[in-house]
Amino acid sequence: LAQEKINTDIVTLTRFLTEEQTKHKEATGDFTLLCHALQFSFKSIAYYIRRATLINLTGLAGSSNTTGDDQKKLDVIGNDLFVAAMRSSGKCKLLVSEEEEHLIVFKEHPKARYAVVCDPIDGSSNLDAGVSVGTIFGIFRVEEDCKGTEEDLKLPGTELVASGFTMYGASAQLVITMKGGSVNGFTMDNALGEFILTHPDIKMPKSRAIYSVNEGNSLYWEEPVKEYFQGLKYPVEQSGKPYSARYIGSMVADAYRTLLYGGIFAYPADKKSPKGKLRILYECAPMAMVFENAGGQAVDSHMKRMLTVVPEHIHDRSGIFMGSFDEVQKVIDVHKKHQH
Ligand code: P6P
Repeated sequence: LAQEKINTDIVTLTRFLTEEQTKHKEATGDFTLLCHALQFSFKSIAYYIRRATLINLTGLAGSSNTTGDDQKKLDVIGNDLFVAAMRSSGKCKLLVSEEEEHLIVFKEHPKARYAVVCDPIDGSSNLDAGVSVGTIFGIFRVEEDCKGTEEDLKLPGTELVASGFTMYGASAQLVITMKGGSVNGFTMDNALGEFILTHPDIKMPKSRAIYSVNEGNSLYWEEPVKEYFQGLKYPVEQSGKPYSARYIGSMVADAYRTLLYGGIFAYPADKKSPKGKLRILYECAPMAMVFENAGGQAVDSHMKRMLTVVPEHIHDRSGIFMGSFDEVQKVIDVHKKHQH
């Protein structure tokens, strides 16, 4: 029997990070160690998500977080695991979490030079239905003598040094990108306990006839948004085929599909949510950097490049359109038409 060709040159996330570090001569290794702590938090969250239905963690935790959402037990555990991993890394100075009203300052690590922003379990309202949820994260450099207040995090996404997300589906899928770098996808091998590089250098198709938006909000949409989606569903060109609609309602799952297949994901600001629903710091900006580095675009509801938007406070929200370059360009062009 022909010897089955087994790939023995496996790139784990650990090896990938070590190789990344060698590209930066001035690197101290702090960023690498911070990413190992991040990696561990994804592995431990994945463990609890996988067991949630078995040990009945999917019920309500009986508490509600600061933003009023019903807090699921897993939200609480996911947040606690993430905070503990960042604290114990010794490399994180500031932490913003959707589950924490205030900025967390790790005073025990005054010399730490990174700030992490995260949504530990995004999409948790879908948990009981077994829908893929995920962790979204971003990493900023902070000055050693930074004040340690929310002011330090009023940063545009262009300041991110790395960002990405982990989707907890059939297996945990991690997508990570560094500033100005490529987008790389890793799949968790539960037997090895390692994230394995399975999607090197992800590049989005320039266009794809798939749109992803909650049409239940269309009553509240602004005119240009209504016109844009109407044009996808009822193409004016005779030859035009309507777009396919795909909406999971879990940003990480919708983003992962859009990144791999192409198309557009949108959560527009509208009359019901004038500032939009998704958070700038730990949902929109990290996703925008992933999509731009994969050759796509991301803009807010004013058609401003998402990565240049500065949050007014750490839980500030924004509308967002992100996806294949040409698909986002169509949204921009429709809005331009309405400006004249
Ligand atoms: P809607 C999940 O609650 C979330 O924060 C994102 O993961 C998701 O994209 C969005 O909200 C879904 O919101 O209003 O469509 O249910």
